Amino acid sequence: MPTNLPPEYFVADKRYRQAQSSAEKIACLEDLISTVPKHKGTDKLRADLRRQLSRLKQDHQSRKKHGAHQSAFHIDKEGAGQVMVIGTANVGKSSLVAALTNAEPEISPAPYTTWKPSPGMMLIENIQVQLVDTPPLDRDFVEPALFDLIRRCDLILLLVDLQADPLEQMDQILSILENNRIAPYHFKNHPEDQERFSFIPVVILANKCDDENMDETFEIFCELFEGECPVIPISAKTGRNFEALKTRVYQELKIIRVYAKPPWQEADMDTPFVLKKGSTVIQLAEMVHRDFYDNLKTARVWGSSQFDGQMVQRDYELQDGDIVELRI
Ligand SMILES: Nc1nc2c(ncn2[C@@H]2O[C@H](COP(=O)(O)OP(=O)(O)O)[C@@H](O)[C@H]2O)c(=O)[nH]1
Ligand SMILES: [Mg+2]
Repeated sequence: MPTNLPPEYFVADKRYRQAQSSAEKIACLEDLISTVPKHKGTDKLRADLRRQLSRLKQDHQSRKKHGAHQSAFHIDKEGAGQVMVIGTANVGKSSLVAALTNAEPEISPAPYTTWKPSPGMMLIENIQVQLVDTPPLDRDFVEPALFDLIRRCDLILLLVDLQADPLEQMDQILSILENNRIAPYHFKNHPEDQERFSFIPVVILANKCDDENMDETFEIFCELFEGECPVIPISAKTGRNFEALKTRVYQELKIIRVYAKPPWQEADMDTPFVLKKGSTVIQLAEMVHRDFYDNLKTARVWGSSQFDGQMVQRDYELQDGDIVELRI
């Protein structure tokens, strides 16, 4: 790699490596190319990047052509996790996605307003998580592709309307999921299910819990509800308990944020690298840059280590909030 690349290059490079959808990758790579100064020393790098770009564009085009018929029900994962918001009609799914993200789904007292899944990005402190609004699951016919989408997601938020009959709604949704071989993660202990099912973490959201007047109804719901999924009372309308909801989503995604620090410089605390819980130093190195993965000499950690700046091995397990200095 040429030695005299500007700092913008490394920032753009990091963004490119974290990009998830092909459209996002293309945009980030174009950005990255624009940061490389044009001179003899960067010829090879620029040629490499251009080649990657044209390959990405080709893939993107061909996928668009072949996937045209399912496009409305195919949503590329973006950000630190994909979270599906599901439930029966009128429970407030679109309202919740509108309140928590940059998306603007249509909200209406008329049932079945939402006919296709639509994503938006939710900010949890300094990371983005994708929330997907979905059509109601209580119809006679549900597009099978919707279940494919649910099977691949990282977390389900099952929304019920506390002002209607929440227990019945929940049973209905869980049985529709079961018929489509999707079960909450904690059902995994049932050995006979292992082969057939996709197990996804589920959090129940008791929506329309607008103020204290609804608290008693919520308590009754909790007493009658005998499942093991976590339950949070919220209001998409008033924003009640949104912070608790975000904290829970973060926990359920089982991810950690780690900050990479160049030697002799401060870490950039605004843009963490997001890794699966249990990831090690070498997995972070791979994410930061291929060169760090290939040639890592030492790593020092601030945070979970016994003392600040402790030298650690490649298989050192990182913790949420760690700052890591990688050297090659
Ligand atoms: N009181 C109250 N009404 C809500 C709340 N969330 C949604 N609604 C109303 O419930 C109706 C259905 O909302 P919508 O988001 O379209 O539900 P969806 O069919 O699940 O997407 C609309 O009239 C909303 O204004 C809430 O937290 N409290
Ligand atoms: Mg809707």
